[in-house]
Amino acid sequence: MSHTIWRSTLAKVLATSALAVVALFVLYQAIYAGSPIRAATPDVVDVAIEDFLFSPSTITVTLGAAVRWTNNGFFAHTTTAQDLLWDSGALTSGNSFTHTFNQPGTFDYVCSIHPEMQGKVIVEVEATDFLFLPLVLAPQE
Ligand SMILES: [Cu+2]
Repeated sequence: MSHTIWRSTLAKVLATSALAVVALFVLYQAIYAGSPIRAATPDVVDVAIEDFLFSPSTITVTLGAAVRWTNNGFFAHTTTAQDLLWDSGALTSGNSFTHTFNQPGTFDYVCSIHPEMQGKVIVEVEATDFLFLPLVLAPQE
């Protein structure tokens, strides 16, 4: 008798879990259509600042990764998000600035000294983070 009840409870838990996974997948598709789940990128991804461009100008990283900009040029430059999410201030030759990305999305940035210098960081969800998407999407700060 109690064995039967236990089995029935287990079946309900499994069914609910399966439903939750399907719901998460639908949610992911709805929000991130065109933004594939990807394998993890390194924890720190380097972008070189040259006179007068970012190299590479567009990079894709996974959630939680940091981007490190290093000024290899002769002149001072900045990395400044369009939405001011980060701003390195003037980086003189040889100096670096690192920003960690904890929200998925596309982030445009410029050098505030030479606004024609433009770059883009695309932050995507890592495959293993997929099931934690509700936490990722929860409002931060
Ligand atoms: Cu510059």
